[in-house]
Amino acid sequence: FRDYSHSEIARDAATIKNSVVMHLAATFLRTPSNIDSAHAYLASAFSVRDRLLQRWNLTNEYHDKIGAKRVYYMSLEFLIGRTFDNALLALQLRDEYANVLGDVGFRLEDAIDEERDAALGNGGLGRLAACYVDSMACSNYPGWGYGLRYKYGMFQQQIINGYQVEAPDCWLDSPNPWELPRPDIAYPVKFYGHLVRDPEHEHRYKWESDVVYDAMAFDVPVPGYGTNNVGNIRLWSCKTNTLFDLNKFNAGDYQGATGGQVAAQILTDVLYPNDNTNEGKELRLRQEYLFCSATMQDILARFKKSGKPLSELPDMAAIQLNDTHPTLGIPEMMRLLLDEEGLKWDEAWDITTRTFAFTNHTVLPEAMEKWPVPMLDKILPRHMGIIYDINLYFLQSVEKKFPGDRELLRSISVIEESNPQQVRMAYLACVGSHKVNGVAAIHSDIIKQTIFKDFVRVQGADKFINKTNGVSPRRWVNECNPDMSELITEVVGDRSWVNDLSKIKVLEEKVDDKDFCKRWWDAKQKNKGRLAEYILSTTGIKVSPNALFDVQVKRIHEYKRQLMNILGVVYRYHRLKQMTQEERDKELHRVVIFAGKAAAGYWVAKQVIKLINSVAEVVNSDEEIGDVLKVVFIPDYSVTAAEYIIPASDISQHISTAGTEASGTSNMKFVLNGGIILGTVDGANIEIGEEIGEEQIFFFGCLAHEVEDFRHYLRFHQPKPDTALQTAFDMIQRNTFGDAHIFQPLIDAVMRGGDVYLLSVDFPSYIEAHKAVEAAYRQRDEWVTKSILSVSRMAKFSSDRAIQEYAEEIWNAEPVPVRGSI
Ligand code: DL6
Repeated sequence: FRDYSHSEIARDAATIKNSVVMHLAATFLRTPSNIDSAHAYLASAFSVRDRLLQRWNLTNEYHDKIGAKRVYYMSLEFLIGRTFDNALLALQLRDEYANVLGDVGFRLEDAIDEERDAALGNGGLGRLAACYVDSMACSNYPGWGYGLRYKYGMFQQQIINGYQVEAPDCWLDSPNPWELPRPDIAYPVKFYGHLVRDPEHEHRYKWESDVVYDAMAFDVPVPGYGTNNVGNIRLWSCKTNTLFDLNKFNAGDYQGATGGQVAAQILTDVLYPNDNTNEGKELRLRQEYLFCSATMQDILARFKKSGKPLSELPDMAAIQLNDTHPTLGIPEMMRLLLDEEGLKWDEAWDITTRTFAFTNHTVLPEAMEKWPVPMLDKILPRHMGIIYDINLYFLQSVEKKFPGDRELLRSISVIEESNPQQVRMAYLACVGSHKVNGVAAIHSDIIKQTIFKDFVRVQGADKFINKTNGVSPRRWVNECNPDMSELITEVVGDRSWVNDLSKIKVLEEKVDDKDFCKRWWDAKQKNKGRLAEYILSTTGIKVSPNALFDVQVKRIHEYKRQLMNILGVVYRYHRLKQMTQEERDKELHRVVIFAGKAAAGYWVAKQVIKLINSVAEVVNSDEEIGDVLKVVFIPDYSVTAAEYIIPASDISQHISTAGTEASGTSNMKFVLNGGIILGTVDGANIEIGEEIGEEQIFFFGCLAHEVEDFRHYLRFHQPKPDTALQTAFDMIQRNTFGDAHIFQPLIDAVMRGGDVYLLSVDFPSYIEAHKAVEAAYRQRDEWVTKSILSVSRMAKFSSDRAIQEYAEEIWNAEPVPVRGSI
């Protein structure tokens, strides 16, 4: 028996220093007299990793020994960001490493800045997955993430001449301390080929194919804050060395010799840079299958080590599908159970549906994954057969319940009768799961009334639940906002709020404490100063921390309406230009900050970036305007950039057309960092308003239930822009920001394209909301009160709360702290 109570790690300076110096010499061939800050980072990071891995081993051994139920969070995206600082804080070793680095002449902050972001995700969905594995580790759930180890993460965004230009993100160019290659853990994954039916068994086939790739595991430890538990994200990479063709090489065909390797490697080379859009590319389908097959094989292999019968899999494992991207896990699990394990259909189906659950993250039609039947049939012939059978049995059950309702059968079928036929992945995920959830209350209601309406009728409303998203207080307060965290810790009495956010409620008692309010304000000002430096270094633009910082940072997408924001800025600029200098001097100074990436093929979104930069160029160089208005587009938005930006916002904009943003999670981060929201009645904005009180939030715009009527009207009538919107259009069309032709398509989308995102409808109330913000910001004391009250009421939006709900209501899993001897 191993005594787990001795999993304490060494914290004394001498031991830490020894391990850093050891890595300098033995891992990087450097000495303390021959290091730069890159190696100071690497050696320290490897030394921290040693400590994490020690706990990683203990955690997994412990979970195996006691037979804990495991949770598997399957996601094609994990937007992790940096790990070093997060790990130091989790292990409570930050000061110790700062001292050791100080001794050899380096600042910890500089070492931290050497780390490249792990940007294996597009936006909210991928960052949510990272927060969820963090929460599982911190709350002691035996949870793992599964994903793909993309060689190129989210692209690097450069801004050239105002346009977005994409460059590859070669994040693995320098050593990555935060992953452990596991050549011992690899699984074969087949593609194409043909099927041979087993004459003895109705549902058993042999799948024969020559195209077989090996998926190899890389483990990424996930530090649990203040606990011995360390979580894991297992990422798959295509293994290529066995595909080298020595015969071709010996015959002089060097290109042919490596051709197989190239074909395999491409599968895990690159993350598709689409947020809320389905591109439908064959390579993406193959990526998805490689991911699902390796993951299912791994989960089954681990389960089988327990020696329990397969019928007990749902008691030992819960699999959560992060949107439809991992849905092929369902037919793959069925294939393994039927063809490899020899189970009967009903047994296999029962096990599968009790193990899987599915989260939907969007209602946008363009994001819905569908795969053409001929493509699926060619690449995954066995899975296509299984999907047909799943659908057949499902439709038979529907027919039994609603005899003769052909329209229902047509609309609920997993196979869409289009030309070519398509597999509707959201339907497949729904049929194969025991629970389906949306990610905010309004979103969960909408999906029940729209895409899953028929399923609610057929399978019952209980299957469809809400799990409002959350964010990790470790990264999104404690790490990114040290000054405000100190204030919270002082009021709470200790740092326990980091793992139990309900404790921040006591902040509310401080709203009348003048000294505390001043320190709260000062902490924000300091963060704004830090962001001003970041802006200067990334854009060359000088902004004053004394201005109101007005922020919109997120993926650039029409439904998120960055266009409305920049049109508002244009109108503001117009107004300022109409004023006398004396009038302008009385205006509130404002810095409008944008950041975000557009998918490479999303032309409209890229034009919006160009418009923002063109407006910025004119406004920022207008001497009459000076510091009254500055416009900034921070390039290459990332988790790390967000950690600078979010703590520094006074106001942040979450202004999607009502009913389009499933939840949003940055809205939660901004409020948790003392910022105020200007937003539409959409996604999690609504629940944030409910929790913090509507006086703390600036709502505007039409409501979700009104959208369809407006859209219908605008399909047949030209919008009538109010004076403000017309003024903004006129200014653009007068070439104020360069050649107006470039921007005309953006104006046309509103004026001639049916104004799908209802800019013309919401613009007047948007401008009014800005006026209200301005008036409120001028009342500094009341503003600080709003800020403190808001933070104090944000406990609901911790990802720990969300994970606990998933565990209790979907996974039936319990926390298992690693402790004691067994
Ligand atoms: O649930 C996480 C995040 C939400 O906060 C955003 O509102 C939503 O847009 C995003 N959804 C996607 C969908 N992608 N696909 N498919 O990224 O999820």
